[in-house]
Amino acid sequence: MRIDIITCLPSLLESFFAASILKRAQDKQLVTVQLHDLRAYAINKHRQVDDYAFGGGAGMVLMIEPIAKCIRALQEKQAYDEIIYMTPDGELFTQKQANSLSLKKNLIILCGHYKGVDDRVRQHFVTREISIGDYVLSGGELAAAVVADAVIRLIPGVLSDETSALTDSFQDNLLAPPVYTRPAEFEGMKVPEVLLSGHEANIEKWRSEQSLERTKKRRPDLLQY
Ligand code: 6GU
Repeated sequence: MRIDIITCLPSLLESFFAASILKRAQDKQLVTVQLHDLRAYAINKHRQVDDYAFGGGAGMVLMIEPIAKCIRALQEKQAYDEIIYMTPDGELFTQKQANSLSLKKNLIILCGHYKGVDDRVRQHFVTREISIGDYVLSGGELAAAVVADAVIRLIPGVLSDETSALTDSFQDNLLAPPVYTRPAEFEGMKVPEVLLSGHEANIEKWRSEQSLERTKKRRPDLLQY
């Protein structure tokens, strides 16, 4: 998979993609993440990428020319399955969307900033608009990092235990069960007996029950469908 991220603030994302699981995924060549500084595609000598909104009002709007130039330069090298625009008025991001995006080959993620992008970008270039929740961030960069992380960890081979993404919370609309590690007893607090029993079937049954219990208590909304 290849993910190209277009942003005015590449430095904000550099360290994120250079660390941990995301670094390992790139080292193993399971994914290529490339950051593109929108300013490099500016069309005037001031390196300008935003301008005042027609009709007035506070806030700057990202201009269409630098974005079009950047997207077209990328499209000359490879075709894209989706051009995603990160925006608080997009579709809410869920595990289901992460699953579907993890099956794609090439993605562009465009980060909005200031008051957003010229709407013609959304009409003519963007194929999917995503929000990560009902709150407003100052830019799409953190949201893009969230989406890329959720997608990349689902690519086969990225997680060391191939099955571990399947047992994540939300993967089956249930929260994950509690987990424990050594010591089996800490200051009188004991690990549930069944987990020490070695009885696989009983352990699976216990985990299913705990998942359902937790979901009922914490996120009953996940069960109503
Ligand atoms: Cl994708 N962008 C911004 N700026 N704010 C957000 C968001 C995205 N998702 C939730 N809030």
